[in-house]
Amino acid sequence: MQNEEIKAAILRGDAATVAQGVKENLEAGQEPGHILNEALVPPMVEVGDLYEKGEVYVPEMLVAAHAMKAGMEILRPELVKAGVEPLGKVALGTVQGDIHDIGKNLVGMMLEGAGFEVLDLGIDIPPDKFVEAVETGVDIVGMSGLLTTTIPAMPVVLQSLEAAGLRDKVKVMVGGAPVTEAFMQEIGADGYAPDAASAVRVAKNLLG
Ligand code: B1M
Repeated sequence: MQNEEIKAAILRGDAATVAQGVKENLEAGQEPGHILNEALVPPMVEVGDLYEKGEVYVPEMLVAAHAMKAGMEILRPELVKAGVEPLGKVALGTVQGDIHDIGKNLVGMMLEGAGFEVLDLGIDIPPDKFVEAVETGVDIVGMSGLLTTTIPAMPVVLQSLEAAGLRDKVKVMVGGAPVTEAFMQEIGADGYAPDAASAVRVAKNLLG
């Protein structure tokens, strides 16, 4: 299938066509990294840009991300076999006491769409779980929080990383509706993104 067809299918949220296209192109001998970079990543970049310009909204981004994910599921094992290096590894979780995960999942899907490996820790994640994830060797810890009562868990995670001697081994990115750039600076995190599209840009910047 032409990459253009796969791109268009992602943009309209047609997961079945995306999966079929990826399968066909792998069978036709295309490199997994080529399929990722030519067919799956560009439409996600496009959706991210349109979202930042206010031309599409969260539902459109979710629909595209789900379709991209259908392609990623087929491609991921082939990327691993082919030894294609991800841009970086991100451990992503919703902080302790908080079960909101729609935004976190969207951030994860956009990061994955951009070529990051995402370790989704889940919801209600206590500080020691973030620390354990860093011990496994991740480049970025991403914390999401939707409640004014739970975002104080973010500096606790930073303190736990400090106590474990891991703070300088990892970049820490925060986000979620009540989180602001000022809050990020106040708690000493490294990056803040107001939405999933800019989270990709921030993550790339954090890794230089
Ligand atoms: Co809740 N809830 N909720 N809720 N909920 C809010 C957040 C609230 C603002 C509603 C309100 O009162 N107006 C309010 C918080 C008030 C406050 O703290 N100031 C609230 C409350 C109070 C509660 C409960 C306490 C209600 C109760 O039980 N009395 C309870 C708490 C449960 C808990 O967590 N312990 C609760 C429960 C729930 C549901 C379970 C019913 C459900 C969650 C389902 C789920 O997530 N699976 C829910 C929902 C859906 C919402 C609203 C309606 C929508 C949240 C959402 O998904 N937004 C929300 C009201 C609202 O926002 N209008 C509300 C869409 C999502 C795409 O956006 O999550 O902001 P968002 O993510 C964005 C950015 O923030 C950013 O990128 C994302 C994509 O663009 N981002 C990051 C997020 N994480 C990031 C991480 C990054 C970078 C960017 O880097 C790592």
